[in-house]
Amino acid sequence: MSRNLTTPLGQPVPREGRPEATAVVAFGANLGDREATIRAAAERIARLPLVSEVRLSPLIETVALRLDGPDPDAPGYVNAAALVRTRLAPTILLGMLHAVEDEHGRERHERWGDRTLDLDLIAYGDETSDDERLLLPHPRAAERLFVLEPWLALDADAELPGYGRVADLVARLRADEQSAQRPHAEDE
Ligand code: A4P
Ligand code: MG
Repeated sequence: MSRNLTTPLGQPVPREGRPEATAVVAFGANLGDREATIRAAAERIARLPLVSEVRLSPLIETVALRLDGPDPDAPGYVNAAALVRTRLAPTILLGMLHAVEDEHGRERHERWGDRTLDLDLIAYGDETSDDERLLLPHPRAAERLFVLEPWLALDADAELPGYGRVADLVARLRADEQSAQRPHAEDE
């Protein structure tokens, strides 16, 4: 009798380990050769074991967000996102992302401080986690255009688990940004 190698939904059964999933990784850099660092990190992730594909978004320039708000005087960031097809478990993937940060000279002094490379795991399929070592989805992703816009450029149908469509989140954040920039009637 031949072995049935497909599930009832027609998905191939993985020969080992967990099924392949799509992880969303956010890249941020505001020190050094930011663009070269991000491109090298994406290539490094593509060479990790159990990673089959990495699609990197266009890179965007953004103003540094500090704990007390945007700071146009701080070194500016380059941000990007990537869709990573992998059979690595999310905690293992995050550990490997931290190792890639270290390879690029990441130093951790202050929270939201300047950095050569920050790699955040924004989502892993539709999994959720409230473990502080790995929160899924990333707790600040829903309010950050510098995360959502590059992700949307890769996948127009993207959804942030628990928050809905990325396209809707982006539209809302852009509208908020515009109304914050518009002068108030009483100031005119
Ligand atoms: N951690 C928990 N969940 C996750 C997750 N989903 N992905 C833990 C990544 N890490 C996660 O991270 C601190 C701890 O979060 C780790 O121990 C990890 O296990 P970190 O990278 O060491 O420190 P951090 O990045 O300074 O802290 P944090 O709070 O994660 O910062 P964010 O939210 O990443 O923000 N401005 C612009 N324009 N562009 C940026 O990319 N980035 C930040 C950092 C601030 N301002 C920015 C940007
Ligand atoms: Mg981080």
